[in-house]
Amino acid sequence: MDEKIETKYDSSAIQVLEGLEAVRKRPGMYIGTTSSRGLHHLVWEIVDNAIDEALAGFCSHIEVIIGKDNTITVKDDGRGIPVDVHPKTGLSTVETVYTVLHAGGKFGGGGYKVSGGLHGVGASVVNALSIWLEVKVYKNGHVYYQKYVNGGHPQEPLHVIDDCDEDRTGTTVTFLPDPEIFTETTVFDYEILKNRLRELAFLNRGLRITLYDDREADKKDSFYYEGGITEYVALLNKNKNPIHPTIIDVSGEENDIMVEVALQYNETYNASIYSFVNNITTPEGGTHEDGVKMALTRILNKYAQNSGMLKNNDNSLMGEDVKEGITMIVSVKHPNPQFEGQTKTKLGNSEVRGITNHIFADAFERFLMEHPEEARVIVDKAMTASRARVAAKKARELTRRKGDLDVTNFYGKLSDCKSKDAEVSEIFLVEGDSAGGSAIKGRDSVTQAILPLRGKILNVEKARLDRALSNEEIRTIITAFGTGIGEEFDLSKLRYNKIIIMTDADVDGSHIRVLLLTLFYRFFKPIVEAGHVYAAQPPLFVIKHGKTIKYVLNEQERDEYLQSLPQNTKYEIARMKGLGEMDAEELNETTMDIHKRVLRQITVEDAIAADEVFSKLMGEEVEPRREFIETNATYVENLDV
Ligand code: 0RA
Repeated sequence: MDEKIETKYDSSAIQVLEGLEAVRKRPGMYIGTTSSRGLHHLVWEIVDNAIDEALAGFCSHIEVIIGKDNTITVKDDGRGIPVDVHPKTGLSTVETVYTVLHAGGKFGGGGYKVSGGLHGVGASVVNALSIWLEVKVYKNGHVYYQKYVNGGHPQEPLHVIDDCDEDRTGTTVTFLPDPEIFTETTVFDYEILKNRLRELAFLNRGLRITLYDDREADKKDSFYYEGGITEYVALLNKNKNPIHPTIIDVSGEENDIMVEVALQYNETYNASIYSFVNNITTPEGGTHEDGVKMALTRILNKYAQNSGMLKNNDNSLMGEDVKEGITMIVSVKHPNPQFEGQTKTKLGNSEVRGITNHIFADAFERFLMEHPEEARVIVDKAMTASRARVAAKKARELTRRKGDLDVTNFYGKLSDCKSKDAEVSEIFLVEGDSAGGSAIKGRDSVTQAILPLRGKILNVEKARLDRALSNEEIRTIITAFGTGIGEEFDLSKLRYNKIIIMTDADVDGSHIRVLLLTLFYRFFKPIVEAGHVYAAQPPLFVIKHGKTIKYVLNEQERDEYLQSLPQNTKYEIARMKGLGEMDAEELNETTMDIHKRVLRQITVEDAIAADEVFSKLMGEEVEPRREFIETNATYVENLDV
């Protein structure tokens, strides 16, 4: 019970605190941002350590608890962080992990480190940015404990506070983020934690991860997937009508690189391909993804030819064709991953390409041989896609005739802005002709273009590119944007810096917004990713008192404003009319004027979550859609999802 762990507090301890002080001075350097996103990053740092222990094969259950006081606790049943003195620092290994910058990764001794990738700044950064952090290690029949305060200062050396079962092992960490660092918010978002923890459970088959929210009674989710990413594909395809029963599941290992691929085709025309390295998403792809995609195209062509489905004078299947309607996850675990690309989310290791290629090719070819009925359905889909690609190429020409935008009879519906400078130009996509009319009158015609949209636009979740291109409204949008589409897409040709969706604040408006977002997400993803898409936010209430007219966006703002008025102020309050009933001046004043309006930027933090939302909203099944629009209308827009 009283056992003390020998530690030396010498010059190395002083350097330690200087390191943590540097983190507090420039937190952005270590966690990217001190917004809500940075706050959640703290959780991932701690969870990643436990995941590493699971990857090493010693941890089967991770629990994450959001405390009432907004603390986070991460518990694992791994071997427990070593408690003995660390030779390099002279401190206990526990203290080293939590106070020495970049120490975390060096203690595992080989193995796959989540920390090899994007995050991996280490647990000490979490400590530096917390009011307090405490750690308990269960090991050797003892509970070892240490607490750090005020950005990582140890209160006392690691010491034993209790005994436990001889065979119990594990690590439990609790921390309270510092509101002086996280000035925007210190409130953890259950949905953000839940989504990523579920993903980690999918990516690590057999690992149980449980999330509790002590801020609400009985709120918890527990994730455990025996089938790993195979079950992830099943979930993603749930609302997309798979066209064959088996989820193709490949795994293999070569030169310490572990490869897992799961895929299944569905009725849609979009590809949902997600890749990961050491549990980190690689939205820019890389060698692991390339290897699998090349093998997919090669093996399907080979099978189509050998089986006689593809005749000698047929065009061979292209990458685009075999991707249509595929849901695929590629996950590799690599001891030494190299990340490159603009956002360092692309795997660069060139040896991986060949490894994923042949591991996948062998297994996929065997699958096709052993399941001729499913093979036929898959090849058939790719051949249809191939024919449609040729047709779409012709249709696309309609959207790219030079100078077309000036011809008012063809593009009668677009009222373009006078400026040709994309940097200052914006386009409003407006629901309904009457709102469109007011918007045209109320706009700044130099920089603001208006495109009124008639009713519901085509749901591209259920239409292939060639059919989407035969829709006049969609063609007008494509032409107006100027980027082209498909193989010819070029972001640098975008004619407007801001694309603003302006719809009513009701269920119909939200449906149209989602249809447009689906179109953008599926056909113009880089435009969304680059942050060009916004939703206008027409106010919900107008408050008049004396000569003052105040517009407010929601109930909360309304209440705050009313409370700020001097007592006994007489005021009138009215719910705002729909966009269509506002005159040009009102519309300008409330929603369009760049000095007064409020825009919400649509970002895609999490591509898989967005995919799920869109397929749920737009898929064949009506029930999940209705349910979703009714209960989650606002969630979609914070498509910050
Ligand atoms: C290195 C070696 C050992 C355990 C760990 C790291 C370890 C680190 C963390 C961080 C969070 N949870 C963890 N669980 C384990 C093995 C030590 C031994 O066998 O004595």
